[in-house]
Amino acid sequence: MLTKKIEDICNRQIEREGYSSNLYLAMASWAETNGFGGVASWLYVQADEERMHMLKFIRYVNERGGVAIVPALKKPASEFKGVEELFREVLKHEEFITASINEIVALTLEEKDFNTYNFLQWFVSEQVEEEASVRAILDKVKLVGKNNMYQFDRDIMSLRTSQADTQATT
Ligand code: OFO
Repeated sequence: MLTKKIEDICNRQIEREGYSSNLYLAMASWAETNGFGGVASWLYVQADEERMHMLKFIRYVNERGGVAIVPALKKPASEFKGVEELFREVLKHEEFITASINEIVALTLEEKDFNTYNFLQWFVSEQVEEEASVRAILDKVKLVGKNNMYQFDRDIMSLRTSQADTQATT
């Protein structure tokens, strides 16, 4: 059984994961309508992953005797200055999510809720991977500059395709 504090903070995280999904959807839609098909497909997949993160929390809260609340979501921006700025925002958002997950981990230790602590370990590793992959994309986008955005867009598309291939074979 979850304590009220853990239930509440997990519900806060459900809202944050849902917002992440919407934010990346908005970014994907912007990229798609601005000629960046590769960036759009990377973001659409990311949006799906965030939804899956939200679902993981929903299922967990309910399974542990709490009540998961499906939140209303804040409307994300629909305009972005450019691809580099967009990925800077993605990184900033992921760092915020990492801090948010760490806060829950800290609370589970305070509350001696080792089941939730365990459940969160998947998210702790996931955040390390997500931040690293966004940093790698940002490095790449800085290297190519504005001149070779077409090639960058192709590259990022193949990045997702190869990730999907690896996941499918593991
Ligand atoms: Fe980006 O990992 Fe969930 O939010």
